Amino acid sequence: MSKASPQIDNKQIDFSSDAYRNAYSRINGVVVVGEALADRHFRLLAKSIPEDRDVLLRLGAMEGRHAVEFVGCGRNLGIKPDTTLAKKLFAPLHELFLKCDHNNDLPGCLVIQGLIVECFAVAAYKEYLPVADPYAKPITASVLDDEAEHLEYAECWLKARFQEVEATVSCVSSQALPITLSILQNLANDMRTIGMNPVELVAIFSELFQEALENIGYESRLARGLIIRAATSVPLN
Ligand code: PL3
Ligand code: FE2
Ligand code: FE2
Repeated sequence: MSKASPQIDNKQIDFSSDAYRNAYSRINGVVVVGEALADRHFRLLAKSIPEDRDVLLRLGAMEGRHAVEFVGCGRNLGIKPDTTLAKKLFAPLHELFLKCDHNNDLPGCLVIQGLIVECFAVAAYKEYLPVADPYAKPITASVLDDEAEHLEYAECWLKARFQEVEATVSCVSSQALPITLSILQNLANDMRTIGMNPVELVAIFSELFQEALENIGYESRLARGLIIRAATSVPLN
């Protein structure tokens, strides 16, 4: 499926058209809001996991820098991030994180931010990279390396406690995955407008999330089942 989809050459993209600029402003809003929330989430995690405080504060600071760098990508195109839709789209995921944080549910927090949001970020930036404008391309490539490190932190923490956390990972994933897929669904048209393929993005996301679950100790079949149940609850138009 992925091989058959036409490869969009970014030389064909008119970065200055109104259609591109409008779509980019909304997508850039989602990225900037997502990065700013990631910064907050890592700072909250730094309080809850004092033994990893310094590393978590460092990961949070990276997220803050990502937000600033992506605002810069918009500014370079003469665009301001439209955060109205973005805040609405991220609210349920953020509330779920705050609920887990409030209940001292550390595995829940790490599943939402460390596995799901980070897999989402890696998949989105991988899919965006080939169609990014020349200013955004190197920034996106370097952000991608950082997101892989964030994902790895959560995987290591959850893997070390797999027996105790498995039930929570399944439960929180089944709540957070449909929210994430619905963010994607809301962005599908704008993504197409800037040259991205949302179906390909979902495929990359599912592969990454499956791999993350297996890395922490899930059997392949169970991981697959969890993802398929969530994916079939949100149709991608
Ligand atoms: C975690 O570090 C941050 C989470 C942010 C999630 C962003 C999702 C973005 C969806 C579409 C992105 C396309 C990339 C465009 C870059 C301006
Ligand atoms: Fe980030
Ligand atoms: Fe991240």
